[in-house]
Amino acid sequence: MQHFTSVHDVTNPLGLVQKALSIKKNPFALKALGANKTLGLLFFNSSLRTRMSSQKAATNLGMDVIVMNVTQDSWQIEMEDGVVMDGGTAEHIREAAAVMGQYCDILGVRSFPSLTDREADYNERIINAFKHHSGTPIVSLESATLHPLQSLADLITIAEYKKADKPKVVLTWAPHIKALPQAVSNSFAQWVNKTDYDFTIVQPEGFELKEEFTRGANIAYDQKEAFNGADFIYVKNWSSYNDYGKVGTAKDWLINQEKLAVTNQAKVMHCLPVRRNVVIADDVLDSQSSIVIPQAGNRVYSAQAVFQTLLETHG
Ligand code: AN0
Ligand code: CP
Repeated sequence: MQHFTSVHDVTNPLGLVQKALSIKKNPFALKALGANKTLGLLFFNSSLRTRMSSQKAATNLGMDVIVMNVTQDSWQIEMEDGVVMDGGTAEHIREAAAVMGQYCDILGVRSFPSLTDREADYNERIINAFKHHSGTPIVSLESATLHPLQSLADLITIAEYKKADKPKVVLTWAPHIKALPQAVSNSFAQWVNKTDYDFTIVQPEGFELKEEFTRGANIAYDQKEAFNGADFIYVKNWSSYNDYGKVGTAKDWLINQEKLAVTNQAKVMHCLPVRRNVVIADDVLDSQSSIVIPQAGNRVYSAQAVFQTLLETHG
C-alpha cells in the first residue's frame, strides 16, 4: 500500500478489516515496528476522534507523533501553482509538503471541502498536492470527498455486531442545520460496496450521492420502506451533490425509536459528532440500539491497521 486515501489504495479491503480485528485482540504486539518512525498529523479542520485515535494507534505501534493545526499554527499555505505570492499566503504547498516529508515517515491530512466549488472539491487538490510533493505515504484523515479511516472502522464494527452473514445495511440521510460534506457517506458506500451485504441508501429527492461511489447499492427515497428488516441503520447528513452544498433540513427524516420499529432490531451507527435531536433523537442515542461509542472506539484499530500496513510496505 503506497497511500491510504480511498478504498482503491487497498489491495484487499476485507482483509484489512480482518487485520484490524486481530490487532484489536493484541494491540501492543508490534511496539517495535514503529520505533524511530514519525507520524505527522495535519489538520486544516477540527477533529476529536481522528486526532486522538490516530495518536493512540501510532503510540501502540511505537511511533512518535507530531500534530499540527495547519491553519492556526503554521504559515498560510498557497495551493495555486504559478501565482505571484504577494497576498496573504506566505509559503507554497510545494515547499511546505516537501519539508514536512523531511520530518515525517507518514503524513495524515484532514482537509474538508469548500462545498461551493464542486469541481475543485472533487479534484481533491489538497490531498493530491501532499501526495505529489511530500515524498511520503499520505493517509486521509477525511479529505474533501472521502473518509476511509472512518469507513474501515465502520466495517470493523459491522463485522463485530452482525448476526447474519449478509446483514441488511441501510445508509440513511438525516437532517442538519449546516452544509456538511458528502465524504463520510461517499466513503461508506464505496467500502460497503466491497462486501456482499444487502445495501440500501435512502435520501430525499435531490440528495443523491455521486454515482461513482454508490454504484451497486439500492437507491431508495422512502425511509420507512428502506428501514424494513434492516440490521444496521447508518445515519449521516450530507449536503446536496447535485445542487452543490445545498442544506437539507427536512425534520421528518430525524432518526427516532419509533422509526426503528420496522427494523430487525437494527443497530444504529453514526460517525460522530452528532447533533442530538436534530439528526438522531435521545431515545435512540441513549438506548441499546446505538453502537456509536464502540464504533468510535474502533477508529483506533482502523488507524492502527493502516499505519502498520504502511510501515510494513515502506520499511
Ligand atoms: C464532518 C462531516 O460531516 O464530514 C466530520 C464528520 C467526521 N462533520 C461535521 O462537520 C459536523
Ligand atoms: N468521525 C470523525 O472523524 O470524528 P472527528 O471529526 O472528531 O475526527
